[in-house]
Amino acid sequence: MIINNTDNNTDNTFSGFIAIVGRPNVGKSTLLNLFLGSHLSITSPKPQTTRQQIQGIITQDKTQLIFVDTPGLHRDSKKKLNQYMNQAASKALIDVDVVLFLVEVLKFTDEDEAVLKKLKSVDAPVFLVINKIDTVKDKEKILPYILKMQALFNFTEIMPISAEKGLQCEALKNQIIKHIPPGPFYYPKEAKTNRSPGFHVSEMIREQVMLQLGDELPYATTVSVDTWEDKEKIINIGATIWVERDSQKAIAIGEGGERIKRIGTIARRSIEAFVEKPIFLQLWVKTKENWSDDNKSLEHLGYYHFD
Ligand SMILES: Nc1nc2c(ncn2[C@@H]2O[C@H](COP(=O)(O)OP(=O)(O)OP(=O)(O)O)[C@@H](O)[C@H]2O)c(=O)[nH]1
Ligand SMILES: [Mg+2]
Repeated sequence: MIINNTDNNTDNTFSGFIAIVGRPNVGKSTLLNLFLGSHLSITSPKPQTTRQQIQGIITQDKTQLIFVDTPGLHRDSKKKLNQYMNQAASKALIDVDVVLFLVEVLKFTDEDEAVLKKLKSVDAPVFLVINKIDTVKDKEKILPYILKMQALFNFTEIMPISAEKGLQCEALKNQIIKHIPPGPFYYPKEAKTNRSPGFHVSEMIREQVMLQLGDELPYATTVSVDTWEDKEKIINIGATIWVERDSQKAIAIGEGGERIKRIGTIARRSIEAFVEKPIFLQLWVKTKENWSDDNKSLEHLGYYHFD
């Protein structure tokens, strides 16, 4: 039997993976969202917001671009969760077609340097993407920074952008497309992400946790979606916010349940926009001691190991 495996090639399709890497807080998820035109990956002003790889898929005519958002590569990797995050980011560099190395304009920290070191052994073309240029009033300051960065590595492209304002992002996308090889689509044309709706819902709740729970507590917190009941006019969703100690539980709930209510109200709005249906969201706060440093708990809470 002859297996016709060339259908897509006769269609002249192109497809490829683009890894977005960098230290925490440089704007990786903001860039993914800009490309996708939706708030697919959660963002916050706090570092280490993203914890897992998230693919955002765009299919335009005969080209499929799969952007891979990654956790920020960071030094503090004592806990199992942090090790997991760094591993998830590093794995995204294998078998990709383009790497976008994001930095924040005028900055180059030890963590940026550690990321660059990793990139030196990557086969794919590496673009240096200098983000947040909207924060520099005197644009002449950017040129010496570019020259300094250029001396560090043989970048395929150097692109100053603002992911938040959308500056130069279309130009960046056009440069990326030039490096996408011929090949069949990996996902159906309509696909937007590799993640389940439940995953995105848990992330939208965690986004509010990141934004509303002080500086330390978000790092001791994760979210699981436990029930999902799709009715004719409404979806009933039950989710748990997990903390590591009972004292943290009280803070997350707030006086008279005020804080958890606020988290739920704002998260519900983003979830409704995402599922395009009214939802009823029930939230619980529970303690699972030391979950972020325990492999079994991590796996149970959706942080699957790679090996
Ligand atoms: N002014 C400005 N702020 C930006 C820009 N891009 C992102 N930000 C902000 O920078 C912060 C971090 O953005 P994220 O997209 O969450 O950063 P990240 O690299 O995904 O961070 P981690 O997931 O923690 O690794 C947020 O407050 C964004 O609004 C930009 O182009 N200009
Ligand atoms: Mg992120």
